Amino acid sequence: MMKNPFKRNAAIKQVTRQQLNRRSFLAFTTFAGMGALVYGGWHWLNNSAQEASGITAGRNKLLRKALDQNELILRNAFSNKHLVKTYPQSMAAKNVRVNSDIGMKGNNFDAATWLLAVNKKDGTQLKVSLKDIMTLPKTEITFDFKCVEGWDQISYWGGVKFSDFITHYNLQQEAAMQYVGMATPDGEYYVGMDMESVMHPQTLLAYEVNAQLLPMQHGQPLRLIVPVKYGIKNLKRIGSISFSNKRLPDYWAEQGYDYYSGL
Ligand SMILES: Nc1nc2c(c(=O)[nH]1)N[C@H]1C(S)=C(S)[C@@H](COP(=O)(O)O)O[C@H]1N2
Ligand SMILES: [Mo]
Repeated sequence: MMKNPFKRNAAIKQVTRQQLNRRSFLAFTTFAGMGALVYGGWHWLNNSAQEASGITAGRNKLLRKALDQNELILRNAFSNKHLVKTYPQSMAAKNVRVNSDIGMKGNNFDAATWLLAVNKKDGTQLKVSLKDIMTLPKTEITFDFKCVEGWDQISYWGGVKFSDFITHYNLQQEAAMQYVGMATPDGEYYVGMDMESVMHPQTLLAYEVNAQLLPMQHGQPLRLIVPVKYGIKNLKRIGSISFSNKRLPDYWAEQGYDYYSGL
């Protein structure tokens, strides 16, 4: 007997087509529904209040809330006992990469007359010379310096632990505040950071790279080395240090980068 191979298939096809029609209808409505939700959610997010501009880049309040929540989680997990990985000095780059030089471009800077200005809680200003800083115990670190632009390099730095500087100059009241700000002498580049990161035992006010005084392009006479943060926070050529219980201004946060920028 000859079988008609198409008969059965035709029946199957029929059922399948019916099912498919039903399925695609369901799929279509589900997708359309989801799309409407996504669109509605996006519209709602986009039209929600903007955060007050100033410290950060005028992000919308809800998105900023999520970013701030991330920062809180990171800050809660932060510990002075968590040290950044260090390397043997022999692994440090001999030619240390130079990245950018905002706040270091004017020619009216004189390293010889430079003084570090520390704005104290009582409104007075402490002025410290490099010579004074160099009398404090020296700390060295070789670690992997990371820039948000995607490069990293093992480099070797020397200077004074920020926490030793605080102790030596009796700045405990200042260190009890929540935020630290640092700026170049011309005020063109500035960073704001949480106190814990600046008081971290690996954070240095550095005056040396590869055991030599800092060259101009690396922030002579004094720069910040804060290994728990991305490069953007490692301010070169510090002119002033301030303290506050509110976030202090940050150059890249104003452009939309993460204020915390922790590693
Ligand atoms: N004054 C000043 N400090 C700065 C910058 C800058 O442009 N100006 N750039 C930051 C960035 S983005 C990085 S990655 C590091 C680079 O440091 P380096 O040039 O010593 O490698 O410096 C940081 N400190
Ligand atoms: Mo960077």
